Amino acid sequence: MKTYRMLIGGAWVETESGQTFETENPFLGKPWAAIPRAGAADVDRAVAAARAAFAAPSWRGLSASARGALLRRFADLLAEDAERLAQIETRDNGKLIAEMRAQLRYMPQWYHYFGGLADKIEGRVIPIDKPGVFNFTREEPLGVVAAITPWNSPLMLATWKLAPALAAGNTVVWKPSEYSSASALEFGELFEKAGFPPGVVNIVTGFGNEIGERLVSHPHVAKVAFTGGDRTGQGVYELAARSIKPVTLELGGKSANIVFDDAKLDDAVKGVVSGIFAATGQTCIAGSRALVHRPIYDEFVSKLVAFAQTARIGDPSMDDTQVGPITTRPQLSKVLDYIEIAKSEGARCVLGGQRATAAQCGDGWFVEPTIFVDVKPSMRIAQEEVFGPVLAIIPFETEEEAVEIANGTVYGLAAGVWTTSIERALGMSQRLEAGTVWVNTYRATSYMSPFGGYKRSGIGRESGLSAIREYLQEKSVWIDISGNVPNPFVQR
Ligand code: TXE
Repeated sequence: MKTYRMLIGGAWVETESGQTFETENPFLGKPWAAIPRAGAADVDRAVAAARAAFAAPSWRGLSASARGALLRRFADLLAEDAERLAQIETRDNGKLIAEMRAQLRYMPQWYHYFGGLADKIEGRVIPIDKPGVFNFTREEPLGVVAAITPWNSPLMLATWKLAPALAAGNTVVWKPSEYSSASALEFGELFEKAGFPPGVVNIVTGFGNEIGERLVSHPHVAKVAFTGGDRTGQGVYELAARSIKPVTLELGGKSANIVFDDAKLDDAVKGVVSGIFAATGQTCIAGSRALVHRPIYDEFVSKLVAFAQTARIGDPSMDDTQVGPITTRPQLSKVLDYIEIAKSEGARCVLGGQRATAAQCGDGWFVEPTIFVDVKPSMRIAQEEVFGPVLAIIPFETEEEAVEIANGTVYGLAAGVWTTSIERALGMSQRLEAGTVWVNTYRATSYMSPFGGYKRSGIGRESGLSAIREYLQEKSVWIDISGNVPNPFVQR
């Protein structure tokens, strides 16, 4: 068992109480490392360190170009360490090594991109309609940013927050999920190596209910950037509101992959399968509903089932495994519960439908790739986020009906459209209530393109040019250039 420490003010420390908790390997179903179990006092220490770093000349006095150079140096170190970090992610969260490796190899781009943006944060000169004044704006960092992240893509989702937050000149207290803290703590070492001043990035580990709320409500935290479940996100939003803190929230979804009768069916089959099974359904953008045009419904379903059946389930650390385990024990129960709910509501299960117990699954927390057909839009399996390898297939007759069903949930994170008609592609991309629409592709993301939710899927955008604005505040500066301060008792 490896024992980790947390990063506060540039030092690797234990918690004040000395407590730790075990983190488990979802494939083996066994603990493999001890993680510090922080309490309120540790949060206070981390916020104080971040606050001191924010004010220190070593960070605040750094030119924007030098700050950008630090981020780019970090990117290079991350690229060198990608394979090792990918292995740790897979050991701790059970996601496929192929996926974690791809994420880690792409991740440095966020630090290059936002490092490049650091010295392009510019204000404006405003042609004020009053004589004798000069008015300009400054874009300033907010202060201490609390980043709270989940277990499904631990380092990637943290990167979406850390890269713009640091480029904008903030300091950070990061609380990774209690199910995926090991990779975060290993990642933390790279900030030191890159030369970030102590306290600019702090990492506190522990449980949401024990330290998450303290972090969100802390008076010296200026902003909260959160990715997680929508109920937890709602609680974070309510708590942040009490101290009028801005938030960025990314809260998952119930995304629809819509297949029209003019689509290239074999491509659509691949897109729907990758949308739901590739990450074992444990992704906010999972295409967990397939809406299929009635004329091709039977043909599409049989092709889809045949293809999904070929998925190799097993050890996530093997290069050729295609479906890995569920990351956490509570999540395993949640997914199995939803399968039972779907059956009891009358959805027909045509693939999987239970815990996977094949020899290669060992004692791991596996669920068989599961497909329900003849799902009604009102069923819970079509409305609620399962976050597992469970697909709900719903037939539709017309484009109008497809839009109505796709938009008929509380979520709006993403949607996929499969068609060969450009009119349909453009029309659908306008009418779908989703922060991302993919046409003839699925799950594409980039550091250059904004990502975020409509409706209950969240607030704010991550990645792309607009993301940096989430970590800045605008100041208006007025300077009298008339040299003549007027008599205050005489109206101008
Ligand atoms: O997430 P939580 P959980 C969805 C998915 C999943 C469900 C629950 O449907 O089944 O959420 O997963 C911290 N104050 N998503 O329980 O609770 C927590 O410690 C402050 C969607 O793992 O949202 C962790 O660091 N923080 C999703 C983070 O919040 C609190 C990704 C996320 O945990 C807190 C993951 C509190 N009171 C799950 N309670 C996506 N959008 O991709 C917990 N936390």
